[in-house]
Amino acid sequence: MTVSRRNLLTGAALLGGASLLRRASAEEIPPVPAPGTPMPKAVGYTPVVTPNVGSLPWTKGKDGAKEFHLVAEPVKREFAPGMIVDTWGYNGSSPGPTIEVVEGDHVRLFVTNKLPERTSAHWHGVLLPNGMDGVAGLNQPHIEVGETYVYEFVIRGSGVKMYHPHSDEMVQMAMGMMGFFIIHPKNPPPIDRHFCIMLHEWAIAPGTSKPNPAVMLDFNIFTFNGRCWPGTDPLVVKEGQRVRISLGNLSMDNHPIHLHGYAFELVGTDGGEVPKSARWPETTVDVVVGSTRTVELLADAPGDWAFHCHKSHHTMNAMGHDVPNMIGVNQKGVASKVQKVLPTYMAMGENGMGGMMAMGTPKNTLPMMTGKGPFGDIEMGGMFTVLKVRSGITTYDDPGWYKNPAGTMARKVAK
Ligand SMILES: [Cu+2]
Repeated sequence: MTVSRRNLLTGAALLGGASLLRRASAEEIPPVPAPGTPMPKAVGYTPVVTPNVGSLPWTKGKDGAKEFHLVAEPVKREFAPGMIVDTWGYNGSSPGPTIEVVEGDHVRLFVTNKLPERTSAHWHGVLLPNGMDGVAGLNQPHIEVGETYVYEFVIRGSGVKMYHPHSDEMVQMAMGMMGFFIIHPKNPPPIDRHFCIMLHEWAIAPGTSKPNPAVMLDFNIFTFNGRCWPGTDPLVVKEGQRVRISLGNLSMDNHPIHLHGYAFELVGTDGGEVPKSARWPETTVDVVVGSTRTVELLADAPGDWAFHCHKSHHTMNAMGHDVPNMIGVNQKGVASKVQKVLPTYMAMGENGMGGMMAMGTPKNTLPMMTGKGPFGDIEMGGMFTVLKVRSGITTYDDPGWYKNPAGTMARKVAK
């Protein structure tokens, strides 16, 4: 038999496994970190920032392994003020908290199932022994309601990976079960800020709070980390910093995510780091379903730069796609008459939809076009946030709106 590289690798991994891995017993299940538990000190890497979500604190096992405890459970998630959604997620959050490890770490991941149905945990893009891959039925039994499973392996490779269930996949991912799994390389690149944003889309009928997993195409709510604009936190960076933004997609559509004011380079996927010679400049990165994309830029242009999905229906909230097209139609008094028989009737305005932000909406439903900027309505919702690049800031708290220097702003010259 010829000894292939793969055989050697497998052999090495098995040897490593035999000496490093130790089966955890039920008594050794680490506690679920309470909200607000501080993260252990990051040694040798810059922790990522997952806006509106955060990272999962870990504890050190007796043998030095990093131990994480995920709890799969129903989660009430506020998408933006005025809308609370009955999602499923992990540890009180949808998406679940970000897991951060370092290449070479020995990790133990405990997963407790508090959902109303069975589940499993798959570590998407992580190189691991087959029995740790989490496809229920194929690699392991389903984790039944109330059970806790442990996954244990030594981290190989690096990059921005994800986790999600591989049990009743369609329902559980549509309900919001997903999170980032960040593997910091042993020799990290010199990055000052690294943001992680999970993209997702939902079908939630106006006036309700439960996502409909049966919908395949016609989604009406679009989120960055389980939040819709104006509920999304800004991405605050200091002028001159090197910034990475990682995007993950486990939804049913690709999302072309666009940044204003900059050209960035694609530097990583869930497969790992893109070699320097293979990078090219872009302003929009298409985040393919079932993958992550990481882009990098030098934040040398101060300002408030829009960052959003470029599918324009994905920057809307509660977008109804069966709205009658009334552009160019004189509808004076028509809507009020129709509303007498169809109270939820809504049509496009005669000259488009601008300025229709304040339309009445049912309970627990966000207006389609929403959000206030320093110069008026920002007529978007959904997958939208703002990259705020500032000089002289001492914290990453929201610095407010950018003040354009005199003579650097578009101005009215005729009426
Ligand atoms: Cu999109």
